[in-house]
Amino acid sequence: MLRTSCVLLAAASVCGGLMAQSNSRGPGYDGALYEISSANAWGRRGPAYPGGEVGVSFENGLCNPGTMNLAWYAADNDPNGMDEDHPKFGFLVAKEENGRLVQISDWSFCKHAFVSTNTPGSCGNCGNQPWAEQMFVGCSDIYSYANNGSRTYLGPPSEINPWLGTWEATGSYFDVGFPANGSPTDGVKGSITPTDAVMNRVTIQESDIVGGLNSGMYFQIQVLHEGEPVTNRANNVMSRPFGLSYIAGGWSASTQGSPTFGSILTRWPGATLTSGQNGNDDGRFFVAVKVSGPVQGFWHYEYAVHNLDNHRGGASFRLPLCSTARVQNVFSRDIDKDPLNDWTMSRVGDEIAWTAPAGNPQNWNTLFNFAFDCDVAPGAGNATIDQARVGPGALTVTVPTTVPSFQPAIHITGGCGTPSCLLLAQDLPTTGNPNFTIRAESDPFVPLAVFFSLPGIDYAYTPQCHILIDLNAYNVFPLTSTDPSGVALIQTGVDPTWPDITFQAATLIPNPPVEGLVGLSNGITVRYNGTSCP
Ligand SMILES: [Ca+2]
Ligand SMILES: [Ca+2]
Ligand SMILES: [Ca+2]
Ligand SMILES: [Ca+2]
Repeated sequence: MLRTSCVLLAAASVCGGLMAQSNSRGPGYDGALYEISSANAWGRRGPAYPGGEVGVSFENGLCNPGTMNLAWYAADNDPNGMDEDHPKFGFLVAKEENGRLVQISDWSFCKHAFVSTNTPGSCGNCGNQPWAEQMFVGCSDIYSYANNGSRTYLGPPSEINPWLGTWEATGSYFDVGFPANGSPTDGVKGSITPTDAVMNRVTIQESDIVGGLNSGMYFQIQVLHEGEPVTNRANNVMSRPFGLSYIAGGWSASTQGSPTFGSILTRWPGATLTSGQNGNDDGRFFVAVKVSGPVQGFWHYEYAVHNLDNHRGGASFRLPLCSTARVQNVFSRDIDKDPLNDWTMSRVGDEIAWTAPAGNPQNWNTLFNFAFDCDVAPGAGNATIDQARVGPGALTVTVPTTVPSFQPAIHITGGCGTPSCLLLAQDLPTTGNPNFTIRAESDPFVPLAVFFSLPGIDYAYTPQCHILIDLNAYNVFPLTSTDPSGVALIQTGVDPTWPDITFQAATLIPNPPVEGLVGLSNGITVRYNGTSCP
């Protein structure tokens, strides 16, 4: 009823922002995980170790802490045929690698739950209840690793709408069967005959776990209930450490630690995690970020994006970035190890963007990585993700996170002479920082003097040697020298009234290229009153 009235009022834009997700069954509809455990390795397939892949599965315990019974109707061939309204479980495995948390499982097939044993305990006490195609209030059930590894009820994630929790039986993988049997579109479930121990189970490349991996690896299980409001989904996702050991030509798994709620990104030490969603029309992306530096004037930005339940998928990952910024070491990672469909980076205006090629969006239940170095300091801002497919809602999802925000110094090329000399902003020239320092890097014991003036000069003494200081109106710090490590620090302090100032070092070196007197560093224009991009 409420939904109908909102639709009627939508033309007047009265209640669009208040309208719940389209199929919400209300605040009492709340399925939950209460544990995940029992990692199991079923076997391997493919080329000789470590060129093959491993099939794994996990156990989850489910319960009903809400006030409404949960639909648990099976996709089987009972008189009702393949029912669609049952919980679906997504599985994901990630590990820490080079300071990143990266997904090492495939876009895993999902469990279609088919009955609840309605056991008392774990989420309240529902008393003595029968097995049923619903989970009664206060009841629980355990899906063992064997159950979650049974190919009879494992189907492709692409068939599931994770935002609505919906799935269409007719024409599905189950309808077709494997190998294809019966009619593919009659809604009658075909049989599924796996060809090996890995097929359709959570699949991990051996190359990602060579020699076994018993720390820094985690599995996540996510439960989707059709019609569960998003406000009840915090208890639907858990992750837990586990290990995989290669013993006597095969793999064995060991569950470790304890399960915790939340995106698997919570397992990434030191990262800051935020999320955004497409209004009430589509689901959520979680963005974890770590920023380190500066090192030689560059900060390292490391992002991991988890599409938790966004059905339309991500077609891009965009961040604001000053057009004057220098960028290096650009990195991105999807989950398929196919370099031909990797996302591509581009810079347009005040933005850096990675864009998906056709056919490789970031789908739900996947973790992608993006990283780069730049000479812009971090601050609060938004990541923007373009939706990959048409569907309800806006074209983009915005996630508030940490982004390159303030460019403290603009690098100007034009240094010359051997040894070379690199001028950097040592820290941030923010208002009132009495310690703000210019850093010169060269060989040990190079005498140098740092000149400064208002910016705007670029005189090419030779094609290589650019004088970047206004020689008609400049100032200079006393002659100094790099230390045994090749570094000289010139403390400038910060006065809030200072304008932008360009610095350049003149070096006393052998064979000096400028007038036979000096070599030159690059220039930096320090933005004493800057707050964002120039
Ligand atoms: Ca059925
Ligand atoms: Ca069929
Ligand atoms: Ca829930
Ligand atoms: Ca790829």
